[in-house]
Amino acid sequence: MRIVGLRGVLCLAAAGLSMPAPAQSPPAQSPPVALPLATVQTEPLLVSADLRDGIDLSGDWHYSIDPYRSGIAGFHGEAPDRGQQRYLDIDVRQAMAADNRTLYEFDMAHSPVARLPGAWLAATPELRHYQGLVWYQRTFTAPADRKGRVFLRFGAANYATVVYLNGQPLGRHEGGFTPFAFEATRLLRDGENQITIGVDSAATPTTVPPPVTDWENYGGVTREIRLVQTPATYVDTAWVRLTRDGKLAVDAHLDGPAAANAPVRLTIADLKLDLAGKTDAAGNWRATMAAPRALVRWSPEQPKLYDVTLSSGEDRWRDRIGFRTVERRGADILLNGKPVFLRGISMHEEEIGANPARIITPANARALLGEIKEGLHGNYVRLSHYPHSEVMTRAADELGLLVWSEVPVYWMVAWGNTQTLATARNMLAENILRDRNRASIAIWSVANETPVSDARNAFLRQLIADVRALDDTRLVSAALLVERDRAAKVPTMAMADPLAADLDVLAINTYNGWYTGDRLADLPGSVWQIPDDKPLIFSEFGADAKAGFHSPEKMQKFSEEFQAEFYRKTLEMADRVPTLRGMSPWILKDFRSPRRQNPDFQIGWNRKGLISETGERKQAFAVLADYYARKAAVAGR
Ligand code: GCB
Repeated sequence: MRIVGLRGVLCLAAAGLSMPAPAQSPPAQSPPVALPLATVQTEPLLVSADLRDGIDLSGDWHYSIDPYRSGIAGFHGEAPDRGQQRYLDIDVRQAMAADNRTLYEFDMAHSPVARLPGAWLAATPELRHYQGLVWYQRTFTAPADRKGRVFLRFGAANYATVVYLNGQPLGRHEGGFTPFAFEATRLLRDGENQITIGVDSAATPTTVPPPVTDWENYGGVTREIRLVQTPATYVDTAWVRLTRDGKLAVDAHLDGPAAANAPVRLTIADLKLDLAGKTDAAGNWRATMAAPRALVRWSPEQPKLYDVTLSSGEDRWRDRIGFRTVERRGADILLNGKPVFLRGISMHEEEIGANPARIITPANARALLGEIKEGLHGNYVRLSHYPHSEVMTRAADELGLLVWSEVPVYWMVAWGNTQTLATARNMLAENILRDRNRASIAIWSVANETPVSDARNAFLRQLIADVRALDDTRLVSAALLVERDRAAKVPTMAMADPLAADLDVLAINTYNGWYTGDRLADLPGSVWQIPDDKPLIFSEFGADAKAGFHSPEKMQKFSEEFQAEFYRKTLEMADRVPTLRGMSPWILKDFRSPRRQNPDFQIGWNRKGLISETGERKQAFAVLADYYARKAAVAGR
């Protein structure tokens, strides 16, 4: 479906790295040419491109740091000096040997190498805390049997990215956590090709997220880069789902010269479903049909997925999709029509290990999600605070975990800045369009812990409206702040956020007893003044513990005993909140955070994990696992 207004949303993001055009012949200096807005849009979308055939460009790439962004602009703001243009398609050594007037202050082909995908912080100790621009380059051989169209598709690169093919600009993208693709058909040549990527990790007050967060800003190309081939006309987006009224619905959009009035066919062999149709003049196809009787609904207990194919002309779009409904009735969350309690935990995108580089392979994803599903008896995960790898959401589909998916609209966002809003909208749209086919995703969240103001309310209302326009089959939430009544004798919290009225699910992060002076024994008696007509989730609660640090008598902070007791008392409190329908405590695994520098316990790690960075379970793990096991038994699953 080409959603009304979507093209507009996707065209808006234009901040960040600008893209200079390369000088044509040495030593000419041409003015910087920012790509025209029309080519900045992130289309093509290539939904489910990870399942399309392609050439994987993972492996060794040469890299070169560019802390002053000299490859983007000269030191007076003019076009970048040719001697700094890392993306030139030249042999630097040869050029300098041939003419002693020539100067290049880079040579990508002889620069060190790093493996992509993977954040650069793990590549060398020098890059551990580097935030800024890094250039990557490699060569590859074009597929011999080239016909149709070729796209360069990135799973994600953090944060702003410019891409050049054979010395020519291909496109730019802003946003560190969502996929993007550029058409390379025209610039690709037979035989060897050179690709150069400039990735700038620097956050500014107007980026999403802004500079101050509580996690590591993993700079670089963190997800796979592939060359994807399609026929001239191909299925760019497809969304196949079960609607709340029990119908199977499909929306698809074809792109290419034969997209209009084209025959299309949806097949789900396992269900003997074969539905034929025709696109309209804009290449869109929308159809609904009664769900087949044999359809097994996806659930955490039975995560049934079907092979779905959408064919048109020479193109065959494939996905593996589960079908279920998610809705709200009063204070209940209904999965397939039945109330469900979300037994979850929060998680950052960081693999288990002493030196993570945000490399999420299927095995890494399963190791993390397995701790939740089997270890904690969970049925739910909050993938915080940004869209996680599609490897992760596919693994959640397969393992049977419901998912809260969010965008990094976090803490202090530039609410009044129209460009920041455009960036956030773009990110949200890219996330939803990528993952609308994932049965696991139940909740789209638009923000985390953002103080109420008119500008913030307007910003978030726009995002909520976007979610509803892009996907009417899931629930919308945001982790909200509450107000503490300082005069009350027992911990008393009230929700005074007007956004509560706009959301389907209310969500609160609570750290009473960790960041506050409350005694843990007083937590169960807490009073929560929350609207009672909607489901509430404790989207976070937690306390740090350093695995192996014990303090059974004193119950010192950072001890495993303190964390375990914090969980016991907070869970007792949770049991007394009548509209509570789920929780995702903070957090599954200790994660890197430069703001955490206590030398005895933290040294750059947030220690609120129930497992350490290397996977050791702390005492509190068993406390939550037992609680969830009891909840699951009561629910009969
Ligand atoms: C929060 C934030 C989360 C932090 C956590 C903490 O409220 O949402 O990003 O990491 O608290 O550990 O303080």
